[in-house]
Amino acid sequence: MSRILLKIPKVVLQQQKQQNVHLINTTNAANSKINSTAAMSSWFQHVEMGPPDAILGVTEAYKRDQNPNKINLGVGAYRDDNGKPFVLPSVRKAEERLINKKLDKEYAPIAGLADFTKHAIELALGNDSVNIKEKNNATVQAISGTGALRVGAAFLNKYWNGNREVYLPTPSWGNHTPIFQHAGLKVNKYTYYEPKTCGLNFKGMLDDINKMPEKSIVMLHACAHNPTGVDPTSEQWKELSKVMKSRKLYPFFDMAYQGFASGDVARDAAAVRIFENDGHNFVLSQSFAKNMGLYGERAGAFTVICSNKDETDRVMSQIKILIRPMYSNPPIHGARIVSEILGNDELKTIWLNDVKGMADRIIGVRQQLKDNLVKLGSTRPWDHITNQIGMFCFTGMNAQNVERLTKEFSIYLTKDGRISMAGVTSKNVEYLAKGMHEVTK
Ligand code: CBA
Repeated sequence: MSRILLKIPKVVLQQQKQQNVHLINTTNAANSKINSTAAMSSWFQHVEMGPPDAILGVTEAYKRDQNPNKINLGVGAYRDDNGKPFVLPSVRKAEERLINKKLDKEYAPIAGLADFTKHAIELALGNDSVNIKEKNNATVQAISGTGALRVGAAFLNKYWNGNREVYLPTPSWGNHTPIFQHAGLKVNKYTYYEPKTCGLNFKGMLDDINKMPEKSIVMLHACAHNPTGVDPTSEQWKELSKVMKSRKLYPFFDMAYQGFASGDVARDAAAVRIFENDGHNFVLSQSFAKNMGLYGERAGAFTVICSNKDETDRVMSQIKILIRPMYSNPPIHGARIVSEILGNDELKTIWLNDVKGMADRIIGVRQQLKDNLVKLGSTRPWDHITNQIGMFCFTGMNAQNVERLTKEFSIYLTKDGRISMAGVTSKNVEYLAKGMHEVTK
């Protein structure tokens, strides 16, 4: 090595030395700059640690738990009877067809795939909807239900011509409040759930609706209310529609569970269709996360029902202007799956059966959970487990009960006592009942 070095001419060696000195000097300068910045303060020293998400944070805690009997009843994500994520047979078939089509991966238009938005709104309103026939629906594809709500909130914040306040049921899905607040809208509450009966406080709901300022925005869970699993009856929806019309209140329907409540997609859309028949103009968010099991594909839709085609065109143009700087255009794969299924009679029939299968399994484990609690000698009333519908059961357990259930049994759920029934199986239902009984004795 030294021999080779000796062969290098003196001038070159001197040049190298100078370069190295320069390098060392600049590195030292950079390091001391970094050190002095760190010593002074970092750019984000003021950023405080935020709390974990009330729902998705439960899954994070569950994943860290080593107990083989652990159960995750936090997030509303369907599991099969072995507790495994479930890809619907109709979705598998649709994906096979899509692969065979060898489609390109070009950008979708800002408003999403036209085929998808057409099928989505038809699923919600039915094929004989007057608004669809008259082209009164401004429908855009959205990043699942959350994205649809967020686009809707942004649109209303900019263009709502009335009281820019959104009234949410008490309780409501935890993400509703930040979604509307982020968009700049004020959030308010109306009575919904009655803890004493674990059912609907319809009188309280009507009283509050009657007190709202005219032209307020009222959030309505179209079916399978989250977190309570308590929905108004068909007669109650009819009354709500009349009262809201006479009070000039604006309905915002969140339909994240169409098909999951009863197993029948038309039946679960009844509330929205009642309002449509009564001549309401409304906004609607839809999600295909649950009813097609497309959670991570983020397939959803947002619709504004307008008064005529001309208004629809203008509204549509402005929604596109709002979307473009947010995420430019939506993802294509999930939307293609939805279109493939809803646009093909054979696949649609398979899908309707898939939805019914998921809803029926949930209805079945509700009964098993109640039966097991009774068998264990629980003296608490548990009828609401089978009376409530959809993905969730609002058990009535308090925060202490929940804490014990998690600590002592490794059963994970949200602090408000909500159970995602989709995570209950014939294999873990006994263990769950035992835990619930122990902590509520
Ligand atoms: N609206 C309601 C009423 C919901 O319950 C949910 C999902 C959404 C959004 C909209 P997505 O964006 O995935 O289409 O759904 N709520 C949850 O099932 C969960 O997915 C839940 O466990 O509450 C969530 O994101 O919190």
